Amino acid sequence: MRMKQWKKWTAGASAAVLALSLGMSAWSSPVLAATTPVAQHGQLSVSNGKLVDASGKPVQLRGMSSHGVQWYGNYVNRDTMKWLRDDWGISVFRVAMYTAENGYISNPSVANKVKEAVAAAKELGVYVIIDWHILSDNDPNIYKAQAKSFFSEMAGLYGNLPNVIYEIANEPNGGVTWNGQIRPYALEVTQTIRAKDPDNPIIVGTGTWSQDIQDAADNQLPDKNTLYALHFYAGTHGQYLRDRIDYALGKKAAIFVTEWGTSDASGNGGPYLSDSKTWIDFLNNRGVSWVNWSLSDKTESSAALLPGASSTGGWSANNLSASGKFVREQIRAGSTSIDSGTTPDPGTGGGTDPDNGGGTTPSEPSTPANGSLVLQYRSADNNPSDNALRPIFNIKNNGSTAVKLSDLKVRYYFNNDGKSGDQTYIDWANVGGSNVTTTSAAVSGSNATANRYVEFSFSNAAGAIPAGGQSGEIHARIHPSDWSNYDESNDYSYGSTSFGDWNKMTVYDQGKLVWGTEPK
Ligand code: DCB
Repeated sequence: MRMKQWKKWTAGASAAVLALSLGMSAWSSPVLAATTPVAQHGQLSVSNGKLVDASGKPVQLRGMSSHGVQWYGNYVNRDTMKWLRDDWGISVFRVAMYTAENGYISNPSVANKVKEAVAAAKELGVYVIIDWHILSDNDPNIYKAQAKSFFSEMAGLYGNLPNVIYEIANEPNGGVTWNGQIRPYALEVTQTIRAKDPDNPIIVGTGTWSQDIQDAADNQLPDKNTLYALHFYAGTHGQYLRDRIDYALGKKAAIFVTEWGTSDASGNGGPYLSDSKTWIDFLNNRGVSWVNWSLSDKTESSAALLPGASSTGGWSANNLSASGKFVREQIRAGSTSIDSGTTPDPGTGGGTDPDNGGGTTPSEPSTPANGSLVLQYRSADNNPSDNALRPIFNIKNNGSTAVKLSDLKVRYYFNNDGKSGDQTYIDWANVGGSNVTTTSAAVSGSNATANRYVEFSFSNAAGAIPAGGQSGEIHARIHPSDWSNYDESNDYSYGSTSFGDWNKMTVYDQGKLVWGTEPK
């Protein structure tokens, strides 16, 4: 009865193994998920105000948006999308098909790029958002007739796939309101889509360039699998807009950030990376899916690529802008399911992946074999007699299954020099600073270099470290309560400022020591 049971789906039940060497550097380690996002999550729907997967579990998608395909369609193809899946860890790709500005209305052949991207997404096992990118045509009703015929065609072609998401009005603006223009438009276009596709998610833009989600939350659409778009640009939009997300979620309106930039609202300026981090931590904490603007090499700060970057992927750090490097890290940090329990039925397909011949069974996070986790450490400064211990660490997973961070605990040992009150701060963490918590305690025994330890734990939202992947850096700071100077030279876990494997910090997986040597 359910559509997904007969959906013809063969992509990506097998592993996508990248033939990159596993170097030491954070840069070169592939994300190497054991299964594709779509094989893992299957048909999406909305339940209780959240995007959920085929097994009913909340799912957070992260990925990239193209720029306008009429201008930067060269970066929308199977090769770039495969690179983004395997090196960046995207689970979703958005195809921005402008309507005006030499887009679909005057040049309908741009729809071929949409079709190319959907075909690639199907093969690669990633979700794809078909974005009807209104902008200078501020009211979606201006081209409503074209929108209905376009989405009718799309739903007819792709309604039987589990990985297609329709975004029917990018950014209404110019005084266009939810109740006045947008909601009536969405009712009609939704009806058109539902005639051919009963279940794939539909995302609807909101007023003021998709910032007025509160109006949508107050008067939601009747279609169950509807989400509302919130867009932000880190240099322009701040806490007031984050508050609207909490308001909307409180009303059980499902929110999808289908576009955000590290720049200001023009697409340029900045990049504002620390404001971006505040936003991303906020979204990750709530499991809100997000897509970054944009995959292009335009000379503007929001563009992820530097001019001339290859249009077949394979980008090194030298090909990425400051924004691109930052966004890649943010996507990689969450490249596996936020809550992986049971594997949803990937469908009827036996699945062949042309990249590796297929055959690998999707695997779930589990306790790794001894020795597969490695902790790397460096000190943030080389002053052993200031008032802060500043460990920076990274956990690598050399095993063949993903490891949930919430199963891990990490300890840093020191001699507190008779001072009291270990005040610990997480200055930054690739997995989201607010996803790392600390406690401290006395060390039993009489080791002169360790009478205290700080223990780091991770929330579910910190996600998992994929096989072959790493947590990314966690930057901590520990002060005594009177902020007087420590002597770090007598601290068990203290070491140099160069990063390396470090067995004087310990890692526990579900309570079991899996890395390092405890002080005796
Ligand atoms: C959105 C649009 C997106 C636009 C970005 C950045 O617009 F959805 O199309 O992208 O945000 O402004 C920019 C490109 C430029 C291009 C320009 C016009 O980066 O290269 O020249 O589109 O095609 C927003 C978002 C927010 C606000 C204003 C706009 N705001 N806007 O809050 O004021 O005016 O485009």
